[in-house]
Amino acid sequence: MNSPMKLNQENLSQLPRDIMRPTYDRRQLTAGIVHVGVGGFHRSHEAFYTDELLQSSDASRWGICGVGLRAADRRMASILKEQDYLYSVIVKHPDGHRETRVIGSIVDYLMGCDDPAAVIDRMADAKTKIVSLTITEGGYNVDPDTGDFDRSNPDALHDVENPSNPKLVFGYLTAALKKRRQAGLPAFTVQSCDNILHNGDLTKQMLLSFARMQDSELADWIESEVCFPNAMVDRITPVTTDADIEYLQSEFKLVDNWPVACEPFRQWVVEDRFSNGRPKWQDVGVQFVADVTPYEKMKLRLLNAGHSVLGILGAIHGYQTIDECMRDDLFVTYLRQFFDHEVTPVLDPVPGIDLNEYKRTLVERFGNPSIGDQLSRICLESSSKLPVFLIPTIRENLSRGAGLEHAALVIAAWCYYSDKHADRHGNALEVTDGLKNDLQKAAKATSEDVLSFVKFKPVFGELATDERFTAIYAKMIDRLYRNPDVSEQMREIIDL
Ligand code: CS2
Repeated sequence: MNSPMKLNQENLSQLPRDIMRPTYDRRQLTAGIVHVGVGGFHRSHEAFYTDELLQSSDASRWGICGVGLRAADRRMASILKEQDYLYSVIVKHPDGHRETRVIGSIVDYLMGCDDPAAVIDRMADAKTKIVSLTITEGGYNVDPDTGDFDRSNPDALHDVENPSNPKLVFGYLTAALKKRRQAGLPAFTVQSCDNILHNGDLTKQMLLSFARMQDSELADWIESEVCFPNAMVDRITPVTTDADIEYLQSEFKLVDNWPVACEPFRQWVVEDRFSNGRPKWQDVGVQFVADVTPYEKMKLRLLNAGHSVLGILGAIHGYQTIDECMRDDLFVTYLRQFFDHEVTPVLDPVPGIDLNEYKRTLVERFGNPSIGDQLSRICLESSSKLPVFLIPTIRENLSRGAGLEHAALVIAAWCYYSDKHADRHGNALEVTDGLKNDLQKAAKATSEDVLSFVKFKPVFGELATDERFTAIYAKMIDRLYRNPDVSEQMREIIDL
């Protein structure tokens, strides 16, 4: 029996035949893309598309330099370095079959907190054409009251005082763009890959606000020179498990310390506005459009919100994964009704997409039994997700006088979840959220004031002032606290 083989450049040619691997010459690549936030999603999405392009065209030379800004990124940095930046993607099909592919598009990795100058210099390098981001919905430093850049964040103040040693991504981008301007180099594109409506516009607004705090002339230059294309990104990518690592070892004798597992489906719809060139991603299925808004809204309000509906209701019901929820007809019917009655009417027509077909595909994707997408992943950082995915739909339905019970029950269940940190049986639920303590405090006060949770403005804004919403919500809270078996209220809503 062969001994286990480490994943690295030298061993690439000896991988078992069933594993697809880079056949292009990685030494010829130039890191034209610097990517901040190399997690599972970047590795199953942008890096995957870029690898496919490299495989399919001898002319492409676009490689990626990964960047981690925080100490928490050190593990990724060291594992990728040991593996010559190679990693495996295990694509899990619903029928149980798997495809394994080694991705070669990442060619370097830098750690900002250890060596900020190296990151700034790399972004400022003439070879860098695009800086892309997956910094999560919460990473954009938005002040919930004003919707503008949160100037009170101590890290932002630190970055204004210490331009060569920043903490926030906006400090890095500003420092690098300043160097490019001084050197007479063209600006790079800043390409957000996060799940936010108008993600490019938001990135632009935040970067300009920050840059204005430092140097208003530079901010003007950024405004006229840097493109921020909006984009819709999609591929369900659960947290990597030990079983994924073991699968590669037992099936292929391959030692990869941090593979990625994901679904077969993938989609990327991008506005074709780039400051300084881009890979020909259209050759591998990326759609370039003039206006991405209807695609973004469709995806955030159906897929991401659908995940949150299942995630929060499923978590207090005692389920662990999305596909487990989808094996329960009650959850499937509830989800379909939420899509059809509460979301579809607020969406705009989406060019080239049949919404019924899109929703059918979502039900199929969520039900993929091979994926095991953890509800704990979905519920992570709900305080930055729900204001993007779900609460705007409630607001729109309030203003058009339409039903909103399916969504309102999710908010009531989220209050219960934030209060108890437990499911309906009393089993503990691990809550990971930047606002965990504030949320718990607001939720715990429910016994004195039934609306205390939704009065928490950083998340809900003025929602608690709408009487139609509060009447529905208060009734749901009252019943949920008396009987936390959420399925009973789900059943009643379905029958309405
Ligand atoms: C999920 C997303 O974070 C979430 O709550 O809805 O990570 C989702 O899986 C991806 O956006 C799929 O493209």
